Amino acid sequence: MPELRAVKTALKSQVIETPSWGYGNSGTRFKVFAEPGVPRDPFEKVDDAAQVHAVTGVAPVVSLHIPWDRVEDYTALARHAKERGVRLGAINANTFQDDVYRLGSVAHPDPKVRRKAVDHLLECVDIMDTTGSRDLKLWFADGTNYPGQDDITARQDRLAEALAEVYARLGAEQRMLLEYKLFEPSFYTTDVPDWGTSYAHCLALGERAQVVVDTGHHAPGTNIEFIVAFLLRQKKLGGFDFNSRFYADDDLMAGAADPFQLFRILHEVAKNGGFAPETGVAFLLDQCHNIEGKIPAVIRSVMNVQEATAKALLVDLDALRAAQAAGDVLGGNAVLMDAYNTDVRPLLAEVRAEQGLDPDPLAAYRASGHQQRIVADRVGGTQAGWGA
Ligand code: PSV
Ligand code: MN
Ligand code: MN
Repeated sequence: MPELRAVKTALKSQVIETPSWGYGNSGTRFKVFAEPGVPRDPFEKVDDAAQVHAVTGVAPVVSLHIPWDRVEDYTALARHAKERGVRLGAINANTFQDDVYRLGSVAHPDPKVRRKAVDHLLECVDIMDTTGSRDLKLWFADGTNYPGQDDITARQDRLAEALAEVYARLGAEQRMLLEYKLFEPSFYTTDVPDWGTSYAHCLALGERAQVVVDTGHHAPGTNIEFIVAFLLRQKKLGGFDFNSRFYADDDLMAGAADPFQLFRILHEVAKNGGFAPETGVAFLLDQCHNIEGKIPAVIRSVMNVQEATAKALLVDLDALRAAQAAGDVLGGNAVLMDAYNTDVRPLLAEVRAEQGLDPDPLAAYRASGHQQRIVADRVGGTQAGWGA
């Protein structure tokens, strides 16, 4: 059996990065329901992220999306984060919003548009230099809607060229994380549709280019834990965008739709050394909260990831390997299910108490008065939304 003290230590040192955009008004393409008190600027988003960290103790990093989080002074934003007890994490580039990107960004047929997109990515690296961020996270909406619209191979060439230019600009400690997504907004071809395409580009770029697995970006039924195991083995798993999906890229709370899948994924992470800080796997949330309270939803998601992590750490690997070596099919499966079926909530409550935290983060947040304060204070100005 795994040693309980080691499990607790691992749980205490876990780092979950929360998304700035999860704190703003966001939702489906049909309606975004506004919530009173949401942040009006990136500083207030950082304030909300700090609240999540204050009650969970494992969310000390907030990732930014540029230009949604554009500010005049990134040093000031980084300082603000530090004062609030958190730090700025991955810089997510956005080359999917401007009208000029109608036919794509880095893979656009027009070199002028490609230049604009690459310049934006380079600007994101400048920002990383200031914020001290390690990761440039890239997701491209690029692709086509109709057969014949553009040349699939030429688009790959343009993409490779753009990535190479940006990769060359990275500092020695910085990484490029390339995210894939099966479809949407492009519906016929997507230029980075799957882990294999991302992996191939990262391999060509070099060691510091790695793949991001967004759990909502696969075809239904895809075995995501296989992808995770494969990428870890190849030292190419840069990180996760955790969220839940029932249908497509639903961006619901991590661990809400399929906690067993989250456990299976994190079991592969645990078994293959993915929780060791030197492996560098980033554990991000990428979620949009439309009908539920935003800060509590992020807290709940963090707790769901913690619960799945605890279960994954409780897998008796010696027993598992013994069963596998003996060809004991049911035995191996039982070892995994025993861990999955363990109620880890008391363990996590204990871990939090040992860290001086309230064992119930959601109750602690409710008692903090932060929600009432932001509703009262954040009036006027434009409340941040998905894209604002
Ligand atoms: C695209 O669907 C995506 O998953 C990318 O990670 C973006 O950065 C994010 O969503 C924006 O919400
Ligand atoms: Mn994502
Ligand atoms: Mn997505």
